[in-house]
Amino acid sequence: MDKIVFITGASSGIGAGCARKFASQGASLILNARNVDKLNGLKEELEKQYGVKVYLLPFDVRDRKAAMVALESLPEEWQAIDILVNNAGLVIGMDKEQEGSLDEWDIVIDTNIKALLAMTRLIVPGMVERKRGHIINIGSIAGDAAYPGGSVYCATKAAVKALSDGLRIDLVDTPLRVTNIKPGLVETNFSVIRFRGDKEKADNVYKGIRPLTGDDIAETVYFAASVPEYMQIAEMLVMPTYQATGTIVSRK
Ligand code: 8X3
Repeated sequence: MDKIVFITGASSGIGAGCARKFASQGASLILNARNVDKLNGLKEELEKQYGVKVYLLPFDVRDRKAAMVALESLPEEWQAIDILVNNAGLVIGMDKEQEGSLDEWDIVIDTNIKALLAMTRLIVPGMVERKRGHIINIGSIAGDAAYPGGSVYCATKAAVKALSDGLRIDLVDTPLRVTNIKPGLVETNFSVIRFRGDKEKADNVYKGIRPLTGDDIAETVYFAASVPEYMQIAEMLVMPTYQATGTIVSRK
């Protein structure tokens, strides 16, 4: 794949899975995350294993100014981004809406909605100009229906669906494509952060069921990116076989 792929939140989980998958197909990668050490490790791994070019852009996606400066600093040969994977996202806590921390929810909303929007706003105009591009947002099954303790997180992922649909509408007269990938249970660092570092609680989320991995979701992201140009995968809801909805799971 002779394309430049920009991935946010690329240092672990679904983001790192996407980096590995696109690298295995020969794409050039711009990787973003806050953790420079992890990014450096991934760059070294991908360059060695796949012989691809990797450019690191470490910044906090919530920092709009840092994002702008970073993108402006891209060398000429890295500027024509073909695929934007808006993957950075998180949740902190499972508190009731009337009880949770507004400060924590600011972090979740700023990352999952406002940063995704900022990256889109910064990168898509160039794609429109070049008449080439694909925006792949990582939404969630959580965006389809609210579940207990998920109020704000579910709202942010419902927003990702609306932003994806809205962008697809706004780009309908261009060759650009917009995809919303909606994962169900995927075992990454996601639940550890959700439970504020409590590994036992995080492990319980995946108990008795084989969850998906970041690499499984990366397969679907790559699939959406690799179908013919005239074809647009608008959405994909992807979950383990023993999961039916955001809350209905069969555990053995
Ligand atoms: C993450 C999936 O099941 O925790 O987006 O809502 S879930």
